[in-house]
Amino acid sequence: RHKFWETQPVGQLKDLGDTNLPEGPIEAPTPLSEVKQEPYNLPSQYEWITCDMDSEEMCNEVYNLLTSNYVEDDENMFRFNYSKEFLQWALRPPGYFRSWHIGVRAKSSKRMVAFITGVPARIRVRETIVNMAEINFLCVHKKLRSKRLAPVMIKEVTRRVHLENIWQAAYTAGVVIPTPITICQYWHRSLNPKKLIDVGFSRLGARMTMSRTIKLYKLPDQTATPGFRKMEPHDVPAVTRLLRNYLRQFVVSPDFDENDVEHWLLPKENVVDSFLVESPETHEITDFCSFYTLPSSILGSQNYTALKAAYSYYNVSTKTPLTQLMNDALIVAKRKDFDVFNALDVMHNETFLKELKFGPGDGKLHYYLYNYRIRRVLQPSELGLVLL
Ligand code: NHW
Ligand code: EN5
Repeated sequence: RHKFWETQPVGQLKDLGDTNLPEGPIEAPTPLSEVKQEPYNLPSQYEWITCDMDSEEMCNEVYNLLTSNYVEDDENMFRFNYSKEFLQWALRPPGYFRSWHIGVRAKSSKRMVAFITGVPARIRVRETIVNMAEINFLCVHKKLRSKRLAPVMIKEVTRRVHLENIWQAAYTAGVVIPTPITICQYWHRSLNPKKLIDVGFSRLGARMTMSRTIKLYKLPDQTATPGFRKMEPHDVPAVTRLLRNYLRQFVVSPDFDENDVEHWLLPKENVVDSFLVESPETHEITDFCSFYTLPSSILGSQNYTALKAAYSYYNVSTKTPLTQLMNDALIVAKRKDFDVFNALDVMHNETFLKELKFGPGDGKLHYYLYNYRIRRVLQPSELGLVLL
């Protein structure tokens, strides 16, 4: 079934439900001197490159590959269109390794034909904090698909992660491979229903007219929560405390310190938005919400070329009801001209999705760990991790 994945240290389908297997690393680390020193072999027309994401030119090449060849929905109507600013943000967190930004070029044309990346992250699994790589942006040019290039890309990133003495990884995919730690559902909240229907992202419901639909999804102009404001640099320590204390309750979550919060959660225009509630009386930071900007190209519309989507990121409520907090997030997203607000059923998101008129999408997201076994499949609500 899975000629490549069967050879890798990942949970195997046959072991699912075997409660005797211990939780933790599947394979022990090998001495660094035993890690292969040379890159894996590529077909002879191609060569490895390490991508310098500080370089405008390199960033453009990566952007162009992904814009034409990255993830599409099951009917090929939309394709993720990560911006250059987003890619630079996603790929240069605290402690990142340039060697984990891996491209493949055709030797003759010099064109980039494949890409894969890792960034370092401390991920907590129950009580244990594990140094991991988060793997993302695996892409093979459409003309080179089904030639078993992906396994070579994965082995090469694995080798370069090992060279930094890191032996575990976390990743997500729309496809099922051995073996998900949990399977999440995408939910969508229409902000601009007329456009969403026009481009085929959603459909007019049964017994619904356009004007009733527009009315159904209307939002107030102003947020409701007193003390709701944009996060600022001086909030980093308070947000870090709030978030760390919140994420503790999940089986798997990132272990964010102040540097991570500064990088991942301070607002960055057209990349990430974060808001918090500062108590008007005590000036305490009691609640937090955030979303990232990920547009999709619209592949077959006469009228539009881009769908502007916000994706729910990390949210924490201690005083403001989560539903009210997220309604305020919808209001600011609408004001910023997003067409749709997307969320997964992770953490406590189930508690607001239906009430705030999110509907289930046709996509699922599978979460995976590399070289780390967990005892049983998790509920999405036990997961405190959002990957980009
Ligand atoms: S998921 C997004 C992945 N990218 C896309 O979907 C973009 C559009 N598609 C493509 O570019 C987020 C190609 O279809 C790709 C596959 C490149 C996906 N993950 O070359 P072949 C991520 O980036 C397996 C893992 O012939 P292809 C996360 C497949 O099961 N494996 O296929 C990435 C088969 O193996 P099997 C995937 O269509 C995580 C083999 O690849 C996969 O030309 C990576 C076929 O290869 C996927 N999304 O290219 C793993 N899609 O055993 C990181 C297919 O079944 C692991 N496959 O025969 C950790 C590494 C670090 C460890 C550190 C200690
Ligand atoms: C890792 N970083 O399928 C990413 N998206 O539902 C890699 N569907 O947008 C993994 N097909 O349901 C990515 N509209 C896996 C996801 C790949 C992209 C994907 C799905 C998620 C999606 C939309 C459009 C479907 C178009 C036809 C969808 C329905 C919305 C509707 C709004 C009103 C209330 C009911 C739902």
